[in-house]
Amino acid sequence: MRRGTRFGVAVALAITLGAMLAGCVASQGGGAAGSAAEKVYVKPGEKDAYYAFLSGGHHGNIYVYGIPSCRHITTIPVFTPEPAVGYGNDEESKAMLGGYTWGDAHHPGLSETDGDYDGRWLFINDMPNARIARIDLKDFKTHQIYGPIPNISAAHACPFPTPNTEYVFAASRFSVPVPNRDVKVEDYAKDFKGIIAGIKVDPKSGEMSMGFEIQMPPFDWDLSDAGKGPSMGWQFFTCYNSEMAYDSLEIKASQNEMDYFAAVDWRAAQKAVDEHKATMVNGAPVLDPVKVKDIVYLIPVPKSPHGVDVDPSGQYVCCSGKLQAEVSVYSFAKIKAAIDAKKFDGEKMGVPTLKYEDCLEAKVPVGLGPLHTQFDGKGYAYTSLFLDSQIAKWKIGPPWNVVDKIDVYYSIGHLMASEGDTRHPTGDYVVALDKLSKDRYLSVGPTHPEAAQLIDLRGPKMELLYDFPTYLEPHYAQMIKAEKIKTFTVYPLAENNKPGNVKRAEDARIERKGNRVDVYGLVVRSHFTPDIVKVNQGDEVYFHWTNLEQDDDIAHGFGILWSSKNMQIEPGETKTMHWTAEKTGINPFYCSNFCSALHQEMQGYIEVRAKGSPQAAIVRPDAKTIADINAELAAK
Ligand code: K7E
Ligand code: CUA
Repeated sequence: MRRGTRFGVAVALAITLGAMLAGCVASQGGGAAGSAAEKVYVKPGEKDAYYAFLSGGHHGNIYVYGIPSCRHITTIPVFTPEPAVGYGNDEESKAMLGGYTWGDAHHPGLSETDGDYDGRWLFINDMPNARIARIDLKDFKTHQIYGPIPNISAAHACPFPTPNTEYVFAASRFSVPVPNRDVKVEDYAKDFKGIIAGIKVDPKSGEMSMGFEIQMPPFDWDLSDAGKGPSMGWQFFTCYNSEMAYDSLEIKASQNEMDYFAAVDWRAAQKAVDEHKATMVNGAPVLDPVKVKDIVYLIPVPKSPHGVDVDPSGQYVCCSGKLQAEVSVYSFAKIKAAIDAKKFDGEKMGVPTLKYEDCLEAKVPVGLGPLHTQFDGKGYAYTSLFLDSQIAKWKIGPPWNVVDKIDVYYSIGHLMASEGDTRHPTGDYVVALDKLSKDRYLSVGPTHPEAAQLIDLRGPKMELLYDFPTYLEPHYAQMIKAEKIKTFTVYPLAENNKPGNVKRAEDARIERKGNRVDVYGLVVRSHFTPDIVKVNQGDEVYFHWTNLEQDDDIAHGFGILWSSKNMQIEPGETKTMHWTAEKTGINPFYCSNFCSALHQEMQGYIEVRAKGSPQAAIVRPDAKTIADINAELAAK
C-alpha cells in the first residue's frame, strides 16, 4: 500500500514534469505533441520559431508574421507610401519610390548562401513596373528599389535568387515590342519579344545592377526557380501562351498540348555579355539566341504550366500544368545529357527545344489545378491544388505517388513550407495561402480577407492547426528560422554619416541660402531643437532631423499641420523632409509617435513671414538650450 502510494506520487510527478516540459517546448514555438491549440500557442513574452514573409500583392508591401502563433508582427513598406512612418514622404524614400505610388508584389526571395537562407536580405518584385526591392533584415527596411528594368513588361517570374544570391531574375509576363515602338498589335508574332533578365547582386552590399538580358519568344513568361546542387548555375522559367495569342488569352492561350519551360545557363549568358556579344537596347545588354548559342533551351511542359520548383537535392525540376491533373517532374541529369548531346527537336526564335520524353522523369497524379510545389526535406513534396482546394503530399522518387491530401479553405494559390524551397527544408510547417476565405471570418462586407492556414507537417498526416486572415493579397511567402535573423536594436550614432546629420546640440542650426532653408535639427525626449523655425513665404524648407536616442524603440515623429508631411525618425537615424512655406502665418509641427511622458509637449512652430522679411543667414540655439540638451543626453 505504502509502496503503491509512493509509486503513485512518482508517476504523478513524472506526468507533471512531462507536461511542464511539453508546455516549455510549445511556448518556444509549437511542440509536436498535443492539441492544435497547444501547437500554435506561444506564451505571452515568448517568441515564435519562424519569421514568415508574405508578399502584399497589389498592396505593394511585405507582411511579417510569426509562426506558429500566426501573429502579425509588422508590415514593411516597399512599393507603396506609408504615412505612419513617412515612407515615400522623406526625401530618401521618396527618391527610391521614383514617383510610383503602387506596386504588385508577388514573390519574396530571401538571400541564400549555399542554397540555404542566410537571413541577410529579402528581395521582392513589383510585377507591373518591373522593379525589385531589397529589404535589409537588420532593420526590416527597404534599402534599394532597382528598376523599372528596361525591356521587361511585368516582372512576374521574379526575383527567385540563385543559391549564393549571385543573381535575382525578372522575366516578361506580357510580351511587348523590344524596343517598344509604334507597331500594330496584330504583328505580335513578328515584333513582340519576351525578355529574361539576370540582375547581379553585390555579395557584400546586396546592391543590384544589370547583368544580362536574353531575348525570348513572345510567350507569357510566368514563374522561375534556381537550380542548386547538380543544377547550380541554371535558372528555370515556365511560360504559357506559346500560341502567341494577343487577345482572348483565356481561350486562345490554352490550345497547345504543350507549352515550355526555359533552362538558362546564367554563367554562359553573363560570359557572352562580358565578351560583348550583346546589343544594347534601352541601356540593357540583350543577347539574341539566334546569334548567341548555348545560353538557353526550351523543354516542353503539358497544359499551361504555372509553378516551377526545384527539389532540395537539385536533381528534379517540378512543373505544374495548371490545366492538367499532374506535376511533370524532369530530371536535370537528363536535360543536361540532351543538351550536351545536342539532341534538339527544332528551335523557337533561335532557342533550341529539347524533347519532352528525353527530359521527363515522372508524372505525379496530384489532382486538379496544380500551381506550386514546396518540400519538407524528408523526401516529400507538397503541391497546391487550386481547383480541388487541397494540398497533395507526394513522394519524390519511385513510385512517385500521392501519400496524403488535406482540404484547404479555399482556392489555394501558393504554399509556403518552412525553409521549403532551400537545400534543407525543416519539414515543420506548411502555410496554405488561399485566394478565398468566404465564410471563415466575421463578415466585413462583400469583400473578404485573404486566408492563410497553418498546417503541421511533423506527423504522418498533415494536420490543420490554425486559420488567420491577411490583408490583400499574398501570393508567395517564405518562412525562415527566427534564429537566422539578427536585427539592430538602434542605428549606432557613431556610424550615422547621413548628409545633414547633427550629433551634438552645438551643431544644431538653421541655414539660409536665397529661398532655401536647411534646418539641421535634433530630436531627443521630449524636444525638437530648434523648436522655433522662422522662414518667409515661398521658402523651400528642408528639415534634417537626427534622433540622438540610443534606446530601443524610442522613435520620434515629425508631422507638420495642414500638410501631408509626416515621418518617423528612429533611434540614431537622420531623415530629411522637404516642405514649402506656402502661406504666411504660424504653422505648428509635432511629434506624431508616442515617445515619452512629455510626448504631448514635443512640438514646435514655424513662423512664416511675408516674402522678403529680414532673416538671419544662420540661427543657432542659445547657450541655455545647448546646456539643457547636453544635460538631458548625459542623463540617458
Ligand atoms: Cu501563383 Cu503571382 Cu506566384 Cu499568385 S502567382 S498564386
Ligand atoms: Cu517624441 Cu513623441
